[in-house]
Amino acid sequence: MNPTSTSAWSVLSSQTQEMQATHMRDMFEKDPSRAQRLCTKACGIYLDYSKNRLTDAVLDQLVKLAEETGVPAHARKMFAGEKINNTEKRAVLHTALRNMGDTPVMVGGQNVIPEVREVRERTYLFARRVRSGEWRGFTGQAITDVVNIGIGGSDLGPLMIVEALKPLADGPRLHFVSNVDSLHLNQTLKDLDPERTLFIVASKTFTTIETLTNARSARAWLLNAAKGDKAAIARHFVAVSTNAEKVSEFGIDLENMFGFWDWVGGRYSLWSSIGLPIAVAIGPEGFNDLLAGAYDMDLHFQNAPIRENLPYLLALLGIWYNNFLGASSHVVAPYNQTLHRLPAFLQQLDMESNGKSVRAEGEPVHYATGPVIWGEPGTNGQHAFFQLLHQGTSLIPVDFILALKQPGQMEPHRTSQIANCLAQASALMQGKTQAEVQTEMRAKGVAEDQIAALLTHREFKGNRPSNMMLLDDLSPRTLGALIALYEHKVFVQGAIWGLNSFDQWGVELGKQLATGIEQRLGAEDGGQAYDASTEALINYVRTAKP
Ligand code: G6Q
Repeated sequence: MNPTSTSAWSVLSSQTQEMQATHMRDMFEKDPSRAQRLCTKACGIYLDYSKNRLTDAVLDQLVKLAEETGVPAHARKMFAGEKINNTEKRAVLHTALRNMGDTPVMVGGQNVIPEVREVRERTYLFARRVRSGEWRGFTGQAITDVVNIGIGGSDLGPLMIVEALKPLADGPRLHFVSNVDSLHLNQTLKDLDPERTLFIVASKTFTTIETLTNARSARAWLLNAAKGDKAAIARHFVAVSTNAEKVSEFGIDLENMFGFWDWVGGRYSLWSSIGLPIAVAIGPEGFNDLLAGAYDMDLHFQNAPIRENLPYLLALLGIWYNNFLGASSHVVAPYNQTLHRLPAFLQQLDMESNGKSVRAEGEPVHYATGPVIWGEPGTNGQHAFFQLLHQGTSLIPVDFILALKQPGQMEPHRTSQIANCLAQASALMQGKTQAEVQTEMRAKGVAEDQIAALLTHREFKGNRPSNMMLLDDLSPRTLGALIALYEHKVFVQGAIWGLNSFDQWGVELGKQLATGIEQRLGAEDGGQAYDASTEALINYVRTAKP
């Protein structure tokens, strides 16, 4: 059902005006229990959503909107393996990869769980062999460095998790090469020993130019060290892919290939064998905990009432700001440094899933869909773009994320980290009135004319919303739950907007165009013609030989 045709949408539209005129400061004043009421906890994640421009009446309607647009039924379809990715005629079953239960998950009449577990066991076995030193390079040396070559969904997930869990890493060093710029590969390889380096070529399709170009150069680097002995490839290259034919064409032994399935979307694939680098870095047990955490969140998402359901709450608040209060972007600010790639990961997850302007059936939408997602770790962001969050002209909701416990933490850093995080959320909500500025400046003895000159500059209007997510710890389990939480948030929003959140024609376009232009750059003439600007650029680039 088109969300704009629901009764909840009409009521929400009529509630906007009142909300625009209400300050959160007043809402807290009127309702002393607001902070205690508007919070919930599940799977090791405490969500305080009291600092949102939200009343109970609005929340009621948002919940109704999810119901009227049939989100719970759509979720059931996803978990049951129905082909909800209608443009690619595929099921969407990343949840089957972390299903720790006994219920079969059927695709095309077949239970996929036994195969999922079999591939996972092979992946674990391999990870164990690499970690223990049993797996040897072509000169009999144990592996000290593992380089994952992949891009997009075949890079961001494992990279983000490996970074996040670095304090727990006890295996070989992990490196990630994604950019086709040769400096990425060369800077990575310059300190590595080919006899001790293992490459994981990660590509669902095994046709992505950037990945294949990097993988070919990596292969040449290895063969150079192995004096052209192709037998070395089998000791130093493994593939993670769904395309056995292309893997074998590249020269990787299928014994060294770890598969997955077309019903795992790239940006949802870290739970599959694409997660091999994670299992190598922290061990299969740690990877299993990550899966278990995501499974905890899957169960919570399916079973908790919408009002207490973390993915629903985050999604509905996002819809409220995006579709009713005019916010077109959303900040993610993790306060743990090891979560520094989380914003980039969520950018892909959210923007590739819901950056669409037609509904699943193909008709154009007449309402805003996925917002721009951006962010950086706090406290760094505070010394940079937070200025705009505090005093800029746009309304930009923020997700503050802070894990309270992490191995290797030290005082007084931890206390300062927490203090900064809480202070920012408070300041965004409260703001600072002109009267408060005056009092503060007078107390410092500032002259009245100076106070008057600075008053509006130093005033903060406040009323700027944020969610506060406090994680018990940054363990694999809680992290798994956090990622699944965002996956389901994106799902709920996509379902309300009526989108197919699981295709990515924009990415496909990029792949197709780059191939054509790469051919043109290689040939003096012939090939496909492009628009006049691109033709001029092709000619310009041709004159700038390296
Ligand atoms: C993810 C996207 C995209 C994809 C990359 C890499 O959902 O489809 O980011 O993951 O383009 O694709 P391959 O894994 O096929 O190389």
